[in-house]
Amino acid sequence: MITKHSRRSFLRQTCTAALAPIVTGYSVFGEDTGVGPQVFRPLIGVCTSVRQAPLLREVGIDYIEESVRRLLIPDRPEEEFATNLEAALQCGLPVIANNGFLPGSLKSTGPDSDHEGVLEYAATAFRRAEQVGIKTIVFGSSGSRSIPEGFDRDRAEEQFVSLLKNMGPLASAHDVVVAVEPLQRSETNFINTVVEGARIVRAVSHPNIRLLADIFHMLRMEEPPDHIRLAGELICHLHIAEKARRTPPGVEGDDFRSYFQALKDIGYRGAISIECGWDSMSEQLPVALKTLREQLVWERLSLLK
Ligand code: LER
Ligand code: MN
Repeated sequence: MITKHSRRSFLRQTCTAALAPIVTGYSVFGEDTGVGPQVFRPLIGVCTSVRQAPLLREVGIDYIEESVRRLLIPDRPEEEFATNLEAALQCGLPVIANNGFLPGSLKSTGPDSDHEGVLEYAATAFRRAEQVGIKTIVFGSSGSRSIPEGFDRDRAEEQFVSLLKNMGPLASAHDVVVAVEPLQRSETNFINTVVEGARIVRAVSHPNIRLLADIFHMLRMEEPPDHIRLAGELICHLHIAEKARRTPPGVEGDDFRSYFQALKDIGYRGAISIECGWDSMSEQLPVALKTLREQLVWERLSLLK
């Protein structure tokens, strides 16, 4: 008879095995034969609920990026989280990342900043993340980090860096990495570019505080692929969607290849999550996956140099 405990450890082992490419840092590139096209193979995931796992699996998606506020619910009791934990462990796909981190009411900057509250919330989130097998917590959270009007920007930046310096050891204790996410200016007035994000992450200088590049936000902010090269090894995670209407890859036909080339150049070893609006996930997801896979292949241009 399979007990609840043994089923859980089986699922944990299965998920860990699926995560091996990320955890052990094995090459995400296809075997390098020295000739012909080269393939860049990051794990491809989707930002969505674990409830979508059957569809994602059928299409061939590698993992799910869930949301802290939906899955880990740090402000809710353990019994409530236990149900979500079971759902995540049983969904059939690894849940390796979570976005939707802090509620807007829990301020990271400004006169009402509440670092004690944020760190308490984060500690619970990271502890629960470890139970699920989550490796990356995405720090977008525009409502929490945006600088209130009239508040000194340098002071806000100091607050944010200090918060992250204190968050690093909490993340490290639970083997998660916090990925600071630059967001387009219509969503926040603080950290809008990969360049700005890299400066903040360097100021924090903790191995568990890294950077996310959301290619949708980069496109909206007119950031060139070279900004990925400038951030280099700080980038630990990616999001992607098309520029005009945040559609999945393959709808408008956006060409992401110059960004993928930059990721290849920096030796990126993380994953990439599709984060977009869906008209019909079941119809659009196979197209999105095919589009990404096609664009993750390029000819060996270096031979021409
Ligand atoms: C919001 O636009 C976004 O990109 C999310 O990843 C925020 O966590
Ligand atoms: Mn994003």
